[in-house]
Amino acid sequence: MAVGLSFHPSVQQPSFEPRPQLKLEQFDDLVVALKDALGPSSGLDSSDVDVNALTRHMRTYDAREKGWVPYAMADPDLAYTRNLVDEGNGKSNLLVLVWTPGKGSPIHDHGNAHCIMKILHGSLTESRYEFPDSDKEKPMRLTSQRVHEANAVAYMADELGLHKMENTGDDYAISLHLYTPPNVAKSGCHTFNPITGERSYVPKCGYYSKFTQKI
Ligand code: 2CO
Ligand code: FE2
Repeated sequence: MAVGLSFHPSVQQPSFEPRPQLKLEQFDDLVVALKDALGPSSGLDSSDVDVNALTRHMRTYDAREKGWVPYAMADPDLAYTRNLVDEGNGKSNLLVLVWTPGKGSPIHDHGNAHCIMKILHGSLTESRYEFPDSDKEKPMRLTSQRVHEANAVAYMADELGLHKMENTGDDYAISLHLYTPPNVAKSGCHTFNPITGERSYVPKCGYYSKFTQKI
């Protein structure tokens, strides 16, 4: 009879053991980890999404690895391009956004979805606003403004208000955005006039490229 160490298959790790953090050295590792954290394609309810796990994965990946470059398509004629990386088993949209220097987004909402953002290159200025009172025309109220530098991770959702993002630098800025559920991709979003607070429905927040192929 052979003598040696063996482990009985029914011996399980104690449940209080922390799960080892994945290394996520390559961009593709991050894409897979986010997809795995979102689980199989059942139940598209944002309440069952573990935002902390998704955020941890985003923080772990070091953007200097540059595996995201094939997705990062710039277009100086647009404020920014939206490039689809992954659809996370139908539970999310993972996008690389490429921001033209000196340009930015309008003030917008996020279709009642979680938005986790990581800066891959350069920096972006985020300005947050209160949801306007739909009865009265008046300038929208700025609640905060901050600059996100390379590798920073930020969270946004409609409960935190509205925002706009701007690239105030001289070079393209590039960011990674995970939206879950993919409400904006399915049903669009709203933009807001900063002077009046007037809301406009944008039925399609389109893609510039899908899976590295320009549309
Ligand atoms: N939400 C915007 C978009 O998907 C980008 S600003 O960061 O959330 O176009
Ligand atoms: Fe946004």
